[in-house]
Order: sequence, then C-alpha cells, then structure tokens
Amino acid sequence: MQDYEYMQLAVDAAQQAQWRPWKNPRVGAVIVKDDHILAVGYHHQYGDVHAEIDAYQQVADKQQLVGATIYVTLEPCAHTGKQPSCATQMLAWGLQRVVVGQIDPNPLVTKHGVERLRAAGVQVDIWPIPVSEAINPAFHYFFTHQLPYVTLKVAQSLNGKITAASNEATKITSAVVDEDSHTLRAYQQAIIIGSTTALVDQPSLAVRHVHTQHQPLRVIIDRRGRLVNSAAVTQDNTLIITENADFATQAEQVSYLKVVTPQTILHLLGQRGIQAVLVEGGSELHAAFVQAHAYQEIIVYQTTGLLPNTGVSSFGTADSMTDLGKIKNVKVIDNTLKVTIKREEA
Ligand code: AOF
Ligand code: ZN
Repeated sequence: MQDYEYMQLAVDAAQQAQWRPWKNPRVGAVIVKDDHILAVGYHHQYGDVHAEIDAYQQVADKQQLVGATIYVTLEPCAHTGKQPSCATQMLAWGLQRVVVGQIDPNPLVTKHGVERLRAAGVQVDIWPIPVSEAINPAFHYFFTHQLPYVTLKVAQSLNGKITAASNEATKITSAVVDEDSHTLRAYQQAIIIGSTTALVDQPSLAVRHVHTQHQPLRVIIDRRGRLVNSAAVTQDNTLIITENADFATQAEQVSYLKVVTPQTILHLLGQRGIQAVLVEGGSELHAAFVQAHAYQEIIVYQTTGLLPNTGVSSFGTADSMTDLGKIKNVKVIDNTLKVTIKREEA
C-alpha cells in the first residue's frame, strides 16, 4: 500500500471517535512495518491516551516497532497535559519514520513534536494536505483565530418558518431528527440562544439521546435583562450575557458586556477556551450572526411540514438562505433534509 492509503486509514480511525474527544482533536494513527499493518489506533475519548499510544498498545511484540513507520493525522504532542508527551514516548520505540498529517496548531505543541523527533534522528515527513483540519475544523479554527468555530442551527418548515407565531414554541422535527441534532450538540462546548427562545421554549439545551461526559455551557443572550428573576439565573452550567449592569451584579453567572454583538460574545467565549459553539436561535439572534458574518457553518433541518406564512422566518427573512454560503452536504434523515452550508471566508 502507498503512503496516502495508510494516511486515509489513519483518518478513518480518527473519525471513529466522533464527538467523544470533545475539545481535543480526533486523531488516528497507523503503524506499518515492511508493508504490513501492525496496529491502527485513535484517540477514543477526552482525557484518554492519544492515538499513537493507542496503536502502540496493540503491538504485542514491541521489537517489531524497530524500523517501523507511523502515520498519524496530527503532529505528536510535545507537552505533558492530561497525558504524557507522545513525541517523547515515541523516541524509545526505534521508529524509522513518522508521517504527520498536519502540524498541531495548539501553541503548546506547534512544531515542538516534529523537532523533538527529528533531533533524535527520526525521519519526519509532513503531509502536503492539511489532513487534521478536515476532521477537526473547530479545533484548528480556535487555535488559529483564538475565537470559537460557529455553527448556526435551524429547523424550518417547507416554507421557511421556525414557529407558527412569535412567543409560541412549535415542534417541527421528529424524534429521529432530534437524535441527530443532539449528536451535533455533543460536539460543542457551548450552545447560544436568545432571551425570547429562553423565555418561550425554556430549552434545557442538554445533550440527550447521545452518551457524553461533557454537557455544553448554556449561553443566553439577554441584552436588556429580561431574565431577571427567571429560573435561568440559578440554573447550573449557564452563562447569561447582558448589557444590563444591574442585572450582572445580581448573579455570578451573569456577565456584563458594554455592547453585546456576535463579535463581543465570541470574544468572551474564546477567552474561556470555548472552541465550538452552536447558535440555536431564535431568528433575531441568527440574523445578527448572519449579518455580522460571524459563523463558519449552518445546519438547516428542512422538514416537509408547512407552517402559516405569517409565522416567524428563519434568520428573520424568508429568502436569505441562498446568500448564506455554499451547500457542502445534503443528507436525508427521516423525511427531513439536513443541509450543511459553509460560509465562504472573504
Ligand atoms: C496527539 N495525539 O491523539 C491527541 C493529541 O491534555 P492532553 O494530554 O490530552 O493533550 C491535549 C492536546 O494534545 C490537544 O490540545 C492537542 O494539541 C494534542 N492532542 N495529540 O499527539 C492525540 N489527541
Ligand atoms: Zn499526544
């Protein structure tokens, strides 16, 4: 087999972890000797052993590693975090060659892993295509921009409405679609909603149907302070962002910003180390993020049901969908189209 086939195996292995590595990247590793695969490993879960070590542990006779090649989708780490440094551990294996899918954008690691291996005489080749970014868009975006990667999520009727009327919650998706959107939630560190959605829907914003060890932070945008005295103020794992200074002094989880805009919200969340956020609406909040070009991706669950034409439109308008970006993927889930749109960076 050729290099690219082994690297593809490593990518496939990385993807198996799905949402479980959470804010760690999904990483895969394949160990090869004399054109034989010795092991395939990946980073299973946030806090667990890294991909290289997962593969290493599967090689019964460690002698076989002498002169072997490892294909790994992300640069082996050079720091001690929840796990000891992979690059350092790998030095003892007697590897001949390490093929790295992409340099790690985490400044604790960037190029240090590669340098450590090269300094010990190991041949390190960097893959010409950024392999890891395709698997971990939020991880790479966060470390290159110090801002969260933003996904806007909307479920709409065939005529582009999200509810029958404002101040009314309308359920338009099926249980099967809900399971998919909970998987989407499981990848995030925060979910943002507006105050109207908080008051009308009172969504728990928790990940259900999908097993995860990490619930995303609930972020409620409440510029005026309409949620004073509401249950949200004492709900755990919640952050309320407001321009109302009085409100902000009343509870620890209420943060004051002089001006609340998508940019100031994202800046605040980025400072808290949040890499991936899902903006679940309502339409005013979605419209603000669209206008500010403050998103990387939009997921539209397009159902076949109809809501009254007088209902509330997604993104505040009925006809803006075409300007949102390029459609990258369309999938059918239980009679519903799941459309993935990526914004074209200017
Ligand atoms: C690798 N292989 O499989 C992963 C890496 O706290 P830790 O020890 O888990 O370290 C997390 C950081 O290590 C993470 O931000 C990223 O830079 C790197 N993740 N590195 O060599 C892996 N998951
Ligand atoms: Zn590592």
